[in-house]
Order: sequence, then C-alpha cells, then structure tokens
Amino acid sequence: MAEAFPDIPKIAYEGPKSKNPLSFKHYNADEVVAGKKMRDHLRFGVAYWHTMRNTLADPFGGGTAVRPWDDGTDSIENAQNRARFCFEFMEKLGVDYYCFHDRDVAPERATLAESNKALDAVADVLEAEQQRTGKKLLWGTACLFAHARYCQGAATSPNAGVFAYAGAQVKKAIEVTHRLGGEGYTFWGGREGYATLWNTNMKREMDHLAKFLHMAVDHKKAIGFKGPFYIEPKPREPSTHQYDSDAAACLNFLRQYGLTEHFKLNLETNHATLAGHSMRHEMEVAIAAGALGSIDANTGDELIGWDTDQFPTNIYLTTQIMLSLLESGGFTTGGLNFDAKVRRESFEPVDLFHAHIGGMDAFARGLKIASAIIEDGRLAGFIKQRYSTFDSGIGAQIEKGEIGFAELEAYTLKNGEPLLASGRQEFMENLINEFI
Ligand code: XUL
Ligand code: CO
Repeated sequence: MAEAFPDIPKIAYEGPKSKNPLSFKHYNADEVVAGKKMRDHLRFGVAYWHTMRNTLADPFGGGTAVRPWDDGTDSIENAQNRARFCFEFMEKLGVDYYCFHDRDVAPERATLAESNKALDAVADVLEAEQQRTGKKLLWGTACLFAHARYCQGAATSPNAGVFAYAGAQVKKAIEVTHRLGGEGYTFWGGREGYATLWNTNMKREMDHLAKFLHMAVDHKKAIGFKGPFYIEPKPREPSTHQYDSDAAACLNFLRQYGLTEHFKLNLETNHATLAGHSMRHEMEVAIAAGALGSIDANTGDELIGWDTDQFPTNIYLTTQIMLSLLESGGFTTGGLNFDAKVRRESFEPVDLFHAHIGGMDAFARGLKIASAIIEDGRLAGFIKQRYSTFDSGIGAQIEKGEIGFAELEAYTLKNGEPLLASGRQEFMENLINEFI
C-alpha cells in the first residue's frame, strides 16, 4: 500500500532554535518534566473524525480538504485503508493515542446488523494496526447525532424506537471499544437536549437519558469493560440547549440519578467557551468533585459564536490547563485528545501535521511553564496564605464543623471587624507572566 504522506518524515524534536516547521520545538516525548516523561503527562490523541473524516465544509460552503488516500466512497475497503493511513499519521507524528466514533471509522448501513458487520471489519484493521505500532485507543464513542433518526435526540428522543436504536448502537460501540483495549468511553449528547420547549417534556427526557446511562453501566459490567465512562459537557450546538451543558450541570445530573461513581468528565475547551466559562473554571469544577477524566484539547474563537474546534496554540491557555492538571495529580485513563480541525483554507495533508505539531508544542510549553510555577512555589504559597485564617482558631473550628452560628456571634461580638488582606490580582497576573 502506498504511503499517505510520502514526503513527510517522522517528526523529530529539534529544539526551540529549529526553523523546520515539521519538527517539535518543545515537545520531546521522552524528556522528563515534573517527574514523568512528557508523553506520559500529555497522552496526546488524534481525533479520527476530524483528522481522517472532516472534509472542512462549513455552513457556507462544501469541503475543501485534499486527501489523496481517500477514494471518497463508503466502501469497507476505503474505510480499512483510511484506518491504516491514520496509523501512518500517528507514527509519523509520534502521537500515542486515538479516539473515534463508530461511524467515523466504519460506514453506517441500512440495518443495524449490517452496520455492526462493517464496524467489525474495520475494527479488525484497527486491532492489527494497534498491535503493529503499539498505538492505543484513548476512548471510543457512538455517533448519536448525524443520522436523520436522531434529529430529535437519541436517548432523549420522544420516540422509544429511536431510544432503542441508540441503545443498540452504544452497546456495540462499547463492545468494540472494549475489544480494542480502549481506556475509556465517551458520551457526548449533541442532540440530547431540545430545540424548543414548546414540544418538550424536559423531566421525561432527562429521566430517559439517566435510564440510558444506567443501561450502559450495566452493559459495561456485563462485558467486563473496566475503563471509565466520560460525559462531555457542551451547552448547545447542534441543540438549542443540551442537558449536559457544563461541568456543574453534568455533575448535578449524575448525582441526581445515582450515576456519579460510574462517570467522569471529558472537558473540551471550546465547549467551556460556549458555556461562558474558561477551561480552567471547568477543570476546577471537575477536579473539586474528583471527576476530571479526559480533555478534548482545542480552542474556540471568542468572536465566533459556534464550535470552531481550532487547534490550541495559546500558551496562556495551555499553561492554565497544565497547572490544574498537574495540581490534580495528572491523567490516569484520560489524555489530551485533539478534537480540532484545520481551517477550511488549510486543505493540504501537510496542514494536518502543522496543526498537531503546534498543539503538541503549545501543550509541551504549558507543561514546562506549569511545572516551573509549581516548583517556584510562590503561587501556591500565596493561595495558602490567603486562606490561613482557616488553619487555626475560629477558622479551623469552622472547617471541622465544630461550631455554629451562636459561636460565630460570640466570636464577632468579642473580636469586632476582621482585618482583611488584599487579593492581589494584578500581582498574581504579573507573577504568572514571569514564567510565560
Ligand atoms: C462535538 C464534540 C464531539 C465529541 C465526541 O462538539 O466535541 O466530537 O467530542 O462525540
Ligand atoms: Co469533543
């Protein structure tokens, strides 16, 4: 089989002085930072749907992507070849993981049985390629939003037959993920929400979604799949409102329906932006609940109100993400999946390399900067000092739950107005810039 990227060599680390666009300036996979190899901190993943399947269409025009290895048909043979080319891409790039939807890797057919057969045929190749290269599946998922049957939702469709079809599809997708040794499985509910409340019974739809997720948990146990399930929050697009709109809403949903122990969150930067949050906010919400699972690494454009899924290049952003991640102890099963696509004008195959190299270097720098901030200790020291009135005396009693309002009243009558310290926001911002 001819190569998909014959003119592109294996991407090597050449250091910050290199002028070679097809080299890493900062990502040096086996270099140890903060006690671990960079590749083990960052656990980069290629998103099959964008890198192998996105034609770069947008709402105003058709696809522009030139992908000479793809014959444009939905044949099994083409799907199998594409899978091989995906591994060639990962090998040349030095990315260790990939993620897919069932319908990215294999075509959907007229019946569930035929679609499952197609998926198995491509999974054969994925499995062989994993064995050949040592590359791994970070997570799998099912596409429950593209087919017309899901136009009113999948698990939240008003039609029980659609719910059943979605369940059958997820059953198979979990099984294939399990077969391929996937480290996790993601639920992103693109249409699990509503377009208008005029036709929607929200309570019933949310109950159905919870039932669906419980069935998934039961099936995972039945087949012995050990990886975590992730929910990926997003507030809207394509629906007007998604029930898993942000990290806090997801956690509340999981708690309400007794699902917390089975799910962690897969946080995506562009989704945080659409929810009106920073990525760091979403991460801190998840980390506080012990529920940070994985990350869809991308970025949005704050001037465009939709999910542009751009490759992350902003060092300030990657520093924030890596700081939260390092402080939380890092990934276990999760990783940094580049749920990102090249721009419509970047239609050549080599652009896929530039995009991933840029994202990997941006995260490598974020990792090094975050590690230096932690080693320096001033940031953590300031935050510790800021809460130090809770380390002893009345504060410690409050934290331990030893006292109530009567004791607070007695304390305040005796001690009067508390002495406040400045929050020093600008000082802290300047401190961070020392490292960037
Ligand atoms: C959509 C999105 C999805 C999920 C997987 O915005 O992020 O690609 O990551 O279904
Ligand atoms: Co995503």
